[in-house]
Amino acid sequence: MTKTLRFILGDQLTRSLSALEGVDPARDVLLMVEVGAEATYVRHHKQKITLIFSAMRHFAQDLRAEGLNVDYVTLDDLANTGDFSGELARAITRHSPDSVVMTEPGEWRVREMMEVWRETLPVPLHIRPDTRFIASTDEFSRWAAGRKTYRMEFFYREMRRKTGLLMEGDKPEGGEWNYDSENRKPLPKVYAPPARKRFAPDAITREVMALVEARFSNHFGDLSTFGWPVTRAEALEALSDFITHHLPNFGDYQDAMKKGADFLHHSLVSTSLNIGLLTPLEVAEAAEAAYRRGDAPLNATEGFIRQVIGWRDYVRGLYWHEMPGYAATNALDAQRPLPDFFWSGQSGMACMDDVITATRRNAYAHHIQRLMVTGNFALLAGLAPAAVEEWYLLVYADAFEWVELPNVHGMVLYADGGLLASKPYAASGAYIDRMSDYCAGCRYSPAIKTGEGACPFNLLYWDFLMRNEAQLAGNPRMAMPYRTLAKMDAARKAQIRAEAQVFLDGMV
Ligand code: FAD
Ligand code: DLZ
Ligand code: SF4
Repeated sequence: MTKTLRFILGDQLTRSLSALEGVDPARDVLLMVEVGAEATYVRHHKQKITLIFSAMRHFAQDLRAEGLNVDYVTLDDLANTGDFSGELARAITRHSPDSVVMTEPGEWRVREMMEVWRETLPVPLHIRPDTRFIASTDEFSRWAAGRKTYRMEFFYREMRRKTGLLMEGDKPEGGEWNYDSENRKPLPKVYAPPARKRFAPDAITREVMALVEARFSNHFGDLSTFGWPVTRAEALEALSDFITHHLPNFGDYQDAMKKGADFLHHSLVSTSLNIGLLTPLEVAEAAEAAYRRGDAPLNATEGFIRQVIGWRDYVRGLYWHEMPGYAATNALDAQRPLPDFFWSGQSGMACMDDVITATRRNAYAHHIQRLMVTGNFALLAGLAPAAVEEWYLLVYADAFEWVELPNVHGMVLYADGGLLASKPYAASGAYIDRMSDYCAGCRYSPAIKTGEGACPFNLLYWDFLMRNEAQLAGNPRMAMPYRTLAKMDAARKAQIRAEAQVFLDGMV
């Protein structure tokens, strides 16, 4: 009888994980390790480290309750070597297994570690596919083969056909594949943000919080507001609360933003999905069931399902298909360092400061805040991709490189030259004004294009188009703004460029 060491990573907290298939409770050992290197390779938000350590500890408790033998190394264990390689080597010495079994990791960085272990461990290492996605990485690669660019919409239709979600035979429910055009409403003028289901930290989470405050006190983020689900039971409760109370409004207000309203009607399921407390299929099925019962409209349900089985799987496939070269591209040659106000939240721009301070408070911002406020600013200001990517990877509790990188590098920064997005998501202050109430409380005005009080997004938008004309003017989807630019006289262009330069040079 052989003895297997099954090494489970902090984002693999799923009972049906491939590394746990065939587990022998009598002989096998399940290894889980809290290591400093994973908390500090970028200095993660305190809530992200707390989420992962607490969820790991709860998952270990559940596995033990099932009679499985879990070897769990805490961060404050005096013998802890501080990284995966050291802890795996120590565990092999402790348990003398015949082999090590793992599920493939979510990050290229960790995959490279595994390739080294395959060569250096004294026993064989078996790496199993991660089956928690709708499509396998091979399936994505087959879909991508021969395409010059990868458009999510076509991949998404394949995922709808594959799962049968919102399908009527081989036709999409309601006749259309995509109801996004109905999902762009601003909030009503009088609107009270909804209360959201949050979870008070239990004894295990409180212990982890104390550890994180002690060991990572210099990391970004407020810990006192921690309320993320840390068990599967809590994650299911949060999902049910979203489906009942928020899915009906999810579509209409998906792109809306409101000062001080941190969560609106978004699902808040990304942390639970990404660490394995929920699977994408069960989340999407719960939404479809609400639609079939008549409890949620089609635009909301389709919009939500598109995010969960479309975008999420698509960025994961793209990441593994394109790495490691993907991270190194910089199509717009953006070189500017990240200004300090990404940490302090004191830029003087009301929209940026609201999103950044909410991010510090919650380790969360919703998609349009990430894309059209902080992301849009980073794109227009020409911030260096690596610096922006590090920021997004460390500030959000749901951030793992497989999902963060394509969103930031491709969707936000267009650093891949259009592999992911058909055009840059660049917008002036008018977009933010239309979708939020930020501008009313801002020292700048979206209506002012240049001079005193001009919204920086206005100046930077036109400056961005001028700076990148050679790369972007030929893109048919950019034809309209470039036609407008062509009608601007030289003096006006020079004024915009000069004022944008003063703003950029003054950023701290
Ligand atoms: P909802 O809006 O309720 O959406 C439901 C689910 O769909 C999400 O939980 C998520 O699993 C999935 N989803 C939605 N949009 C995307 C997308 N573009 N890519 C992949 N999955 C998506 N998502 C992460 O999970 N981790 C990240 O590190 C991350 N970084 C991002 C960085 C930028 C610059 C941008 C623009 C988006 C990023 N996203 C990331 C995608 C998206 O913003 C978050 O998934 C979402 O805001 C999480 O909140 P929610 O669960 O309330 O999502
Ligand atoms: C993000 C993270 C952190 C902060 N800490 C740990 C840890 O101590 N142990 C662990 O197993 N995983 C951790 N993770 C997740 C990993 O950094 C990594 O993102 C995933 O394993 C994906 O490859
Ligand atoms: Fe943001 Fe400009 Fe509006 Fe101020 S005026 S909140 S900077 S978009």
